[in-house]
Amino acid sequence: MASDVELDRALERAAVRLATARRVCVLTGAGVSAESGVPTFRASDGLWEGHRIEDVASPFGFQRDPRLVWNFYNARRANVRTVKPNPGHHALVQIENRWGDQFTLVTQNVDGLHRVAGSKNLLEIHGSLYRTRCTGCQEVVDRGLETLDALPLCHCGEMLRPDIVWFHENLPVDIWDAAQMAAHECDVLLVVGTSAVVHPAASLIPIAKRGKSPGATVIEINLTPTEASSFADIGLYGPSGQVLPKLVERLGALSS
Ligand code: BV8
Ligand code: ZN
Repeated sequence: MASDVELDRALERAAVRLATARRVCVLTGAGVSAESGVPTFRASDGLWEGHRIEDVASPFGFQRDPRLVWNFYNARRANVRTVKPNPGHHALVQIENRWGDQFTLVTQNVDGLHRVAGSKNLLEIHGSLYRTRCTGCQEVVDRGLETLDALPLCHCGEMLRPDIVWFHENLPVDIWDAAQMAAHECDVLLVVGTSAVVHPAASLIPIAKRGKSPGATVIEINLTPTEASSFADIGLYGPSGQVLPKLVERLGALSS
């Protein structure tokens, strides 16, 4: 992690650049929820109860063993029931309040914590733990986070699945188009708490970099450098629950 002096200097540069932004886009991953107590994917080295997450969070995994997949998602719903947004989520709401409709938050997370914190212009590109989708009639229902049956069925009799984008599945077209547009149009992209390994989400970073000329300034907020770092103009290395509020504070000081 960066020394306090390095982080201080980088925070000042980031705040000065952000203060002049016309359009702001943010891409978040599991790291932004880590300080709320939601486990990240890489921390569990991509495993859940000995299963590779790519195998459990996939249509093949669901076909093979729907009960196992629902155990995985019921366990995550139970975890998210016990957590709340952290200061990093709230800082992103403050940034949104300043830029209004010139702000877009794109999240890979399915924990709903940005929505609970009050984020409005939010694109949940990988779906949500709160919603189920019927494998038969395709009905989508927001069921909150109560625990569902081990094998929940729709009123039409068919099996329910989480309304989540699994590996090897396409992202919802309208949401993905909006996310690409927001990345292309922004002049500052904050990349927060993502290993930038999963595609196409990670491609939003080069899209922003090469977007509307002269291309966005990319500011990475993470504990460590990642796949995104080669695109980053500024790196703020520390816990996002601490770094984001400091960035908002610096921003405020610049405009007072
Ligand atoms: C697709 C929902 C087209 C599930 C998720 C081979 C065959 C087929 C496809 C592929 C293939 N190889 C690659 C692919 C594409 C694949 C992919 O990218 N795979 C990866 C593993 C290489 N992508 C797909 O399949 C996508 N669809 O390509 O469709 C297609 C169609 C058919 C056939 C082929 C292609 C769909 C991807 C969506 C998958 N669903 N989520 C669920 O959540 O249950 S992705 C999942 O990973 C989560 O959404 C998660 O958010 C996301 C990414 O992980 P991160 O958020 O970055 O989390 P991670 O743990 O990795 O990192 C945390 C970071 O936070 C770290 O950097 C850490 O340092 C940092 N951190 C920790 N604490 C803090 C912190 N930072 C700051 N503060 C802290 N306190
Ligand atoms: Zn149905």
